[in-house]
Amino acid sequence: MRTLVGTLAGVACLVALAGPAPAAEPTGMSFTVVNIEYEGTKIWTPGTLVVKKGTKVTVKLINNVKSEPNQHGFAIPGYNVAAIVNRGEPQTVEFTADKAGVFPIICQLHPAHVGGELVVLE
Ligand SMILES: [Cu+2]
Repeated sequence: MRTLVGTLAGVACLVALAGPAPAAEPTGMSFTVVNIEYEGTKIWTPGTLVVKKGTKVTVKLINNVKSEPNQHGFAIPGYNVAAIVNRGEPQTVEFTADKAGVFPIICQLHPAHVGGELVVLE
């Protein structure tokens, strides 16, 4: 009986050790980026997204611009990410940041639209 109790205690200990990974090793990051209009300029904000290489990135995109057109693009050409976001219809894009560097974020539909940059740290 004592052996059985000891074994069960050992198993319980192993299960506890196999719990959630430490917070120091992030595997995923989520952002919400909103398209707004300020004094006539369309802007994706926040403009700068910073992650570590290897992170699974999830970006929720919300187009709140009231003026026409009702569609804006969100693209990160360096990562082959491109979405078209309709006003009032949030979208989500996902990708793994598998290469370090600074990658422009643009609206592929309107060159004047202010985007930003994805910063992937080594
Ligand atoms: Cu746009």
